[in-house]
Amino acid sequence: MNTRSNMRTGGQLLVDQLKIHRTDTVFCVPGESFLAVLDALYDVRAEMRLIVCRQEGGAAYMADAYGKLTGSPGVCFVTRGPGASNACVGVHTAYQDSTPMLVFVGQVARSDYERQAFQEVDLRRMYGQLAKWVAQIEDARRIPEFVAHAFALATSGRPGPVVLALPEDMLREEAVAADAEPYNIVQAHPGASELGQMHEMLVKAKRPAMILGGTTWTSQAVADIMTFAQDNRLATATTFRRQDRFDNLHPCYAGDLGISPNPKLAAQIREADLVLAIGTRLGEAATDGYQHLAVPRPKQKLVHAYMGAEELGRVYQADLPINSGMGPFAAAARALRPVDSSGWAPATETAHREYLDYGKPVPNPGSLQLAEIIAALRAQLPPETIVCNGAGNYSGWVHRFWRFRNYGTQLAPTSGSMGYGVPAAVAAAIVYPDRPVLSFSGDGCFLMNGQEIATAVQYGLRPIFFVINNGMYGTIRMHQEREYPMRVSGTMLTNPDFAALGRAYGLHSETVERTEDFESAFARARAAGRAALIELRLDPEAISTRISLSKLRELSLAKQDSKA
Ligand SMILES: Cc1ncc(C[n+]2csc(CCOP(=O)(O)OP(=O)(O)O)c2C)c(N)n1
Ligand SMILES: [Mg+2]
Repeated sequence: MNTRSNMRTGGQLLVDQLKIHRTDTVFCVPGESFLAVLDALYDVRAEMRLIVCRQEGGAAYMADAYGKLTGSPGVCFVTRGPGASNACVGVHTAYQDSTPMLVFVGQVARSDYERQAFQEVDLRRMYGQLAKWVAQIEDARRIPEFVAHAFALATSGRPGPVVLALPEDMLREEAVAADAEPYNIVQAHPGASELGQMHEMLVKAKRPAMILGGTTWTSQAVADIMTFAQDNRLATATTFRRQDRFDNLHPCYAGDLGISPNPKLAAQIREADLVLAIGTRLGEAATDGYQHLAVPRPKQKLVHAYMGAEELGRVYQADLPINSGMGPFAAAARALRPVDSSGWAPATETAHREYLDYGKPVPNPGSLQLAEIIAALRAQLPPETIVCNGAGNYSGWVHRFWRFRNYGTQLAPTSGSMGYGVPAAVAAAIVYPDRPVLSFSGDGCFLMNGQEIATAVQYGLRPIFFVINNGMYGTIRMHQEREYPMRVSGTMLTNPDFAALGRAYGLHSETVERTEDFESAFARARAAGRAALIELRLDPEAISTRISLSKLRELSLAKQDSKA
């Protein structure tokens, strides 16, 4: 592998390990603390893309999106204190979202530890609760060992972020070290007796339902679990922002258990006598605040298959916990003999019909109909289109009215972290330059990491960025009107002219205020041959897909009156 003399700098050793572990893309905001790495990256620029970003939050989100898309760790480099602080949002997202990720952080020189040297921070303490593992490499000779461990840990069991701190002088140090071998992903397999028990429970069930979520999925694993669902005519839901784990037009698909799910789907899960929870942690969003299933013992029989043993039993005591990665689990489930599903097959058909009904466009106040716009997009774009968003009520329209057909087409933070939609779309356009990439942000969300549209321009990428502008932090306003009606506090926004902003960055940009103007604006954006931004002006009355702001207020006031 190493064609140089035996001596390599820490920076060269590190980059050589990235190559060995098949890293093809590195996201960064530079810092003087890791110049030796940047220099080593110069030598491999033909085989490893270095994407320079505008803020470490953007770089870390891109690394998360890369990890979600590829199943390999997204790699980002940031500098000590300030860079590490900015990157936290992406690390927290990767942790909650179980995304494989590697964050390398430049660190002060070893001779200066604990002096509160320039930008010094103890990264082990700082990232302690945000990452699967945080370590500092003190000796350049041990770089191959640490990096191999980091790749293995980030991808194995329940995937997540790993942070490695790199003292500046260690990176410049020359050392002789043997390279590692490419890392292996370690995932558990389900046992034969567990599969037998699951089969038996399915035979005895009257109203089973399956819930899919989490990571370690692949296109093959999704195809396998769809066959298992089909063979047993299992009504299958996905969890919050994991809607691409099942073809949404498959007759077994029952919808997603996101925040405020279809009430009919929620009822279906609550009334099931057997729940197969596959790959999901059964977190707060998936369970509607731990309501669909009672803690710790649900009234439904529960099979819980999960890739990390430490999550099995954390909240729920399943009747049958199974520690398995999704690839081996789905393949084994597919191989099971189908059971007699005639008793529940009609209910599965009804569940899919209810899902389709729920996805039919519903009107919202104002001249711009967001549901119709999403439906128009889904009608004209191919199934491999990648859809990205951050957090905010605008995302409710995307989740409800888009149809995810293929695995790997949804990039959105299950952690509910704002500002994800723009950097995620940049990463998606890098990984898949030939696929359409749509990025949805609210006006609040967009200005958290909107600066990364500059990165899209810098690398000639062509996502289409939608900014859904309702002049407020709508989600919080909704909660505010529910709890404290008529007392608007801290939730209004005065916005820039987003289209002018987009033009200043070099994007094709437009503002759309009426539904009938959308199609032509979108056609122009697609034809522009460069990144595009479309501001969609949404009436602030359109607070969610289900209720208007005034109606919500009215109900809250009536509730207050009835309490008084
Ligand atoms: C990083 C971060 N900060 C704050 C929040 C709390 N929060 C959740 S949604 C939201 C408002 C989002 O506003 P916008 O993007 O305009 O979308 P809207 O709800 O108006 O559609 C806020 C502030 C969060 N989830 N993440
Ligand atoms: Mg808003």
